[in-house]
Amino acid sequence: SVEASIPEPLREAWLKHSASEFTTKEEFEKELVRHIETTLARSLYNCDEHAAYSGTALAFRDRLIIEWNRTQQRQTLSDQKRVYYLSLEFLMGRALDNAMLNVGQKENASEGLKDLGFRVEDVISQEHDAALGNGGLGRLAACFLDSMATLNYPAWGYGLRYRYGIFKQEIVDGYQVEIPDYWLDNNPWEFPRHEITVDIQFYGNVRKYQDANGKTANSWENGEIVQAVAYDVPIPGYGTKTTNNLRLWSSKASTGEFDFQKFNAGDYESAVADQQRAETISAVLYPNDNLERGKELRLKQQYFWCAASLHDIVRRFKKTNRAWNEFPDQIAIQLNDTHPTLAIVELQRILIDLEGLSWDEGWNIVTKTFGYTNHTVLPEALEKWSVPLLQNLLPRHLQIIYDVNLFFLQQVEKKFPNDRELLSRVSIIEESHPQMVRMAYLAIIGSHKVNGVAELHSDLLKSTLFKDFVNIYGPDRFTNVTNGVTPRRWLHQANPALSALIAKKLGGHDFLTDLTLLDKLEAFVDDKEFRAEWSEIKTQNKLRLAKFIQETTGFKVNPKSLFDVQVKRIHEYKRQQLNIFGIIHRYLTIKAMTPEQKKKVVPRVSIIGGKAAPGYWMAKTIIHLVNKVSSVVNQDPDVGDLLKVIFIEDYNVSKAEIICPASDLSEHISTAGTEGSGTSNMKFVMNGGLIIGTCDGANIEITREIGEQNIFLFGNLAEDVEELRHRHLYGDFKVDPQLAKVFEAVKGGMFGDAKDFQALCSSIEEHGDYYLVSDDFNSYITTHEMVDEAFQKQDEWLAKSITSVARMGFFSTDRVINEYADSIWNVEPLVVKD
Ligand code: F58
Repeated sequence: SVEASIPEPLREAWLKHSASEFTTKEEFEKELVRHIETTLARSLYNCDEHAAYSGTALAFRDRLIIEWNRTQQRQTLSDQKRVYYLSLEFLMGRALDNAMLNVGQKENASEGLKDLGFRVEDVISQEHDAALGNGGLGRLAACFLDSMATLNYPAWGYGLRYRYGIFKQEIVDGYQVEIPDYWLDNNPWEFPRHEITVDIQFYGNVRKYQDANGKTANSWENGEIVQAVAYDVPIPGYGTKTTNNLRLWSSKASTGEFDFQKFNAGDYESAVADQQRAETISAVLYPNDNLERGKELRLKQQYFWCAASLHDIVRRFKKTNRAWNEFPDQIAIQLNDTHPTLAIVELQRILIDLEGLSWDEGWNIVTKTFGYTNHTVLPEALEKWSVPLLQNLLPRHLQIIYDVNLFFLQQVEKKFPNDRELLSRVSIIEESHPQMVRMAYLAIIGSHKVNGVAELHSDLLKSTLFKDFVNIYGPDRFTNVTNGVTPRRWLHQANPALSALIAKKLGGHDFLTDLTLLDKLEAFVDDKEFRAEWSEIKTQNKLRLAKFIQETTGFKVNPKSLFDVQVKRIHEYKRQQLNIFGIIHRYLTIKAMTPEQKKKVVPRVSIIGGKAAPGYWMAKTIIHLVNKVSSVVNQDPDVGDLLKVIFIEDYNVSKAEIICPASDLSEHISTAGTEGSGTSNMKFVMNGGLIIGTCDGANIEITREIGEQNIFLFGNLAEDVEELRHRHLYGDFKVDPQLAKVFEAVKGGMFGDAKDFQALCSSIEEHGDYYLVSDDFNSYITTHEMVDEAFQKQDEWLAKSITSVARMGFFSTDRVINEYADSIWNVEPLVVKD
């Protein structure tokens, strides 16, 4: 039971005045004006759009707080099992529009704002994106939060409150320039909980001692202490009162004796320096996408966040006075990739060093509690930490890791006697110089379930990276949970007109919480009027994007053209280089045409957007080439509207919301076997765009759901990649002849200094073409020709578009979360009533 701070006889006064929620336009206006005049100290004489945004956000925030408090109370009282989702990244985007739609008051707010002189879209667009993530992994975490709340699961997210999110990208002379994203000023969506703090230790040493029962115990001592402070963000579910919590930790210097000693000794400067050093831990999100660099500060971030979260979870558990062995019945913790793997070690440390459980009792609890999701098979993205680094920063944790490894290897030895090779392959410690800790192995050994994020990806994990572990543990520990996206943000919010049309046909918005209902749309595929409405919505969305492009790039694009989009992080494995080489091929082809031939060309706008990691030079070169091609092609009178090339600067969540609904075709063209799942593929199809893609990640399941005739697949298969790479290196390798022509143009200086792009060409021509750009080029070009043909038959194209949307029900994160809940977490929903 929880203790209430207000005794029973006094509660009546509280309940009488307990805050109420606005439900009409007038009530909203009253709240809005009150916030603008009092909270913000503005008036009708100086209320600009930003103040209108702040006022609106505060009005909605009040509503969220009420429901959030109730939810948390209910969840605590009901004492059910909770899920904790540990992720170093939550790529949330904007919150206001989402809050309006999820609490169902957008209409009233919109009308109310109009009465007071504002347009709701302008107000919404004042908000700064919360960009605490790199790409797919971070956005997936945000979609999961939305679905967990919508499905009424008692669930919390735990993350870091970075002062700087992912950098802002500017393009200067065609080059990417990074600008820090300082986003925290006036953020109405977070609540500092200055009273909720955890002291986190680093460095120091381990002392052995005899405990009260005469057993040897370990104590971690003399470290440096940093304080973790909680900041809470309410996560409203759609169409439910459930409002869950996202807790982000911020670092600050401990107010312990250390500093006081320094202050007292008059060492003011060094005390301030300590302060700053502590704050550095949560200062910045590392901007690498699928690359781990092994920096000490990154490891500090990881431990800081894991330890703070675990202590918070354990503190909450201890309040229930349950026996420790009930811990896994009350708590499920999901690790979003290996970044939170230290949480496994930290829980074991808490149980054996601080709570006095035996190793086996502790480890049994730990493994029942954790689940681990892997997002990539790329070797350069697999986390490894050097033993000396861990020894210095977390000496006790390293000991525990060694013990986990020892007991694990003993178990393996028992099952597979005398297989020394196997032991060295599966050891958590890699015998390199320096020795390295393989975090994925530690995560597997410390969890009861390991999952990949799409079928092909999970199969590859089982047959390659984690093969030995499948033999050791049996296949049941490994499973697949194919990714999804939340239809609230990616259909309803991003594409309100399409959502409304679907609702009109299906008799309501129920499909937003049961996406499989979309299948009822298939009945209308041949309905002429419906098709026309569908088509008109796409046109309007394309006009909106065309306007955005003109405002941001100055280029005018014809909205009747085929909009061909590739937006995602820039990476060689995602193959934006294949796309831009394909575009150059198209450009050369058009330039060689007679006027008669040109008449048959389907006009295209090729749109590319995405950030390159600041240290990823090849990715930056790709961006540079795209921008150079853009400036040449877009000014070429020989080409006119037949081809335009647009680079979208600073691609982020809120831009994705404009771009996804406006695509005719989007590109998901990774080298087969390299993309874990991909999730933008799902967003585009859900918005009625067709896709061109390789047999990779979730493209395969999308194809299975929507049908082969509704997707443009091309390229080599994952099973052939290894063989092809081998042949590049040891056989005779010749660049595809059409690609060779593209290289000639680039090397001839058609797009500026050839030297700038030398590396891009030579990685293919001379250095083994690891990503199979040349092998897939012909198939890619031919498939684009099929796209052009198909686009000319607009009626058939529309039928494909509608049919695809109708068959996308599987890709909602609601399905995904229910799968995790049933097969990994074993948690039940808890409905929050008034
Ligand atoms: C992505 N990973 C996968 N990692 O690449 C993508 O296929 C998948 O759909 C998505 O996860 C969701 O499962 C990804 O985005 C990162 O950005 C990490 C950030 C931290 C460093 C290592 C990469």
